[in-house]
Amino acid sequence: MERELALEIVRVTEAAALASAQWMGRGLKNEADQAATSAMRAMFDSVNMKGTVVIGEGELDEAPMLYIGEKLGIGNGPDVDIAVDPLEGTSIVAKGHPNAMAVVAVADRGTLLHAPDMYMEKIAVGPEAAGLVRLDDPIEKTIDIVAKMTNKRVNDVTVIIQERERHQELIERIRAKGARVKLFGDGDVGAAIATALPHTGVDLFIGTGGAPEGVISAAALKCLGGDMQARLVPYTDEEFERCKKMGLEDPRQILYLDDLVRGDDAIFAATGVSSGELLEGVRFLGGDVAQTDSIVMRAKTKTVRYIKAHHHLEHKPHLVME
Ligand code: VTB
Repeated sequence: MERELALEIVRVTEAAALASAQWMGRGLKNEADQAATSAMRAMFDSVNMKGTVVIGEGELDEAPMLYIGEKLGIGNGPDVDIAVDPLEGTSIVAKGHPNAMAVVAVADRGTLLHAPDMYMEKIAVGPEAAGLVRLDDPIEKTIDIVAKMTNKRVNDVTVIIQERERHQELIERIRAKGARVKLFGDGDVGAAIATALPHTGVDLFIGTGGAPEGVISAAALKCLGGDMQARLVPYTDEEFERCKKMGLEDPRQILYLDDLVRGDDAIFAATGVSSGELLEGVRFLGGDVAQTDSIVMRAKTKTVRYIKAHHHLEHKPHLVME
């Protein structure tokens, strides 16, 4: 992959964030998602690449834009797989809550797992504990490993986990062990990545969330030298069939970081929509100027860039809400 692609991709997430941030707090999650999706789709059209969406807004019959299999880009340049979540946290934006982002992961063609829209069990850590934690270990053992590798007392280890009924037992066990629990409402991509960014103070991510979000998180963790393990959670016969069609002989097999994102190159970009763990949200500064805060990184070189941009919306009328 050409390295210029990284900076092109961040323009894509900026556009999606700018368009959807205008829907923040209006109680309209579909409209917010739609705004992000069309802005992202339009910006992808100017990128020099031969892209194929492998994780997107749904199958062709469910999603008019950024559907699985859609070709994106000018058609020259690298042949890549694209995973998008134009608005990670549609309800977050609708409610005006923190942690919504526009995210894209790009990798060489054929290297991203085509995760279907179902649940996935996940565990993620930063570089210190990479290679040492296992999805199937008891949580108490995992916390001990993370404490040792991060050189923290168990009492200072922070585990981030989505506030859901399905995680209740896990939350109780983490608290009983003495570690700190940081609950979040929605948006587990940001939560997983937080483990690999020291300024967040988050050490371990665990829980069950969306499978597509899992692959996108894995691309980011590969760029940051972190680690992740996952396992799909098919419930129905149809879901089991889908896993088999993806080439997974055992749909319940453990998926390692290299199964989620094969090869050693990937680009990940995210722009904050509402402020959160990782990024500031879009700020409308008055006078038609909006500020975005983004992160863009590449697995091959491990470069991590934070990009603050000022956008003059009078020059971007297509991103302004009518
Ligand atoms: C998960 C998580 C996402 O929605 O899919 C979650 O991966 C849905 O969980 O980041 P529930 O079905 O329990 O609501 C997000 O949090 C946001 O899309």
